[in-house]
Amino acid sequence: MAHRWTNTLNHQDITPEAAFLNRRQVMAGLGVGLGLAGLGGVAQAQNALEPNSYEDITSYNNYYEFGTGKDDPARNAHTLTTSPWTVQIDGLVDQPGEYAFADIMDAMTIEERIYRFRCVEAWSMVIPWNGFELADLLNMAGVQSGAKYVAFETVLRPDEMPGVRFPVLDWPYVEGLRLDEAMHPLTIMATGIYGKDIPNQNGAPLRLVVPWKYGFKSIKSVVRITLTEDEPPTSWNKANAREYGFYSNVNPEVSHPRWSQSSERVIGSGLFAKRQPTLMFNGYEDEVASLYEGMDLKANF
Ligand SMILES: Nc1nc2c(c(=O)[nH]1)N[C@H]1C(S)=C(S)[C@@H](COP(=O)(O)O)O[C@H]1N2
Ligand SMILES: [Mo]
Repeated sequence: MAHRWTNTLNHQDITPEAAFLNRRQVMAGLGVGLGLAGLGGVAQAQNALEPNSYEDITSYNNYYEFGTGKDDPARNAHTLTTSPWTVQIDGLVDQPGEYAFADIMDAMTIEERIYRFRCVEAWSMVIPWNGFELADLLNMAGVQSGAKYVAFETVLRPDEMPGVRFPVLDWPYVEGLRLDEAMHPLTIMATGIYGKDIPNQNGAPLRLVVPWKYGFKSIKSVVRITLTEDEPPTSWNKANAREYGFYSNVNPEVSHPRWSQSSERVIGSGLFAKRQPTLMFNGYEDEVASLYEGMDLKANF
């Protein structure tokens, strides 16, 4: 499927300088200016955007439908059939229906986005995703004025997913965003990593990536997107509402009830695992803080 990548930088093109420019372009596109003098620049200096290896990104995973061990998804997810694939887009949209993944790919502009990725379990990576802005897909379906939230659902195929025999979560895995979060230019549907089709263990053929939220919001292998008026249920919140809220914005000042969120273990840093301070909104404060103006981030965790 080489044609998918015609609009995309290949990893070979990504020198550290190019990675930096890429981020600057994203920020410029958001109208934040260069961000060098602002928090973006400080964040850049504190937690360098040095991508993890392809090996790290594709072998240390959370995808509980294939088992709860970090190496289970890489071992088991090859059984998932990802072609053909359709995404049902429904609810408060002008053009509800089953959208073929191939048609979505033809309509969308694929970009590379190098993002920090912070799991609620206090580990992190930097991942060079390829994908498109979720806003472009939602606009294609035509968001109606009554829509306030977006609900997402992962495929559920017990025959192909050995982990769903265990009631760890209430399957299928579901997630949700407020509409303004979903339409934010940092929010993407990822379809690749390092310029290759996204591997099954990372959520093939397309998964959500919301870089300023804990990783569990970034739902994998999406088959349904529903525009709703009410806040949709989300899997980890249903499993334990005291520990996992709807918002789940990365916030070093709001501890998980069982551990601090003020720092994170850097995956790939080897035997003497490096820790680094966790950044507010995972380093995307300049871009997203305005979405939560006036909100109590401790109450709306
Ligand atoms: N369907 C589904 N999506 C999921 C998960 C899952 O178990 N099932 N795990 C989440 C969690 S906790 C994290 S940290 C990320 C991990 O993404 P990665 O394996 O690509 O790093 O996926 C998220 N999306
Ligand atoms: Mo996670």
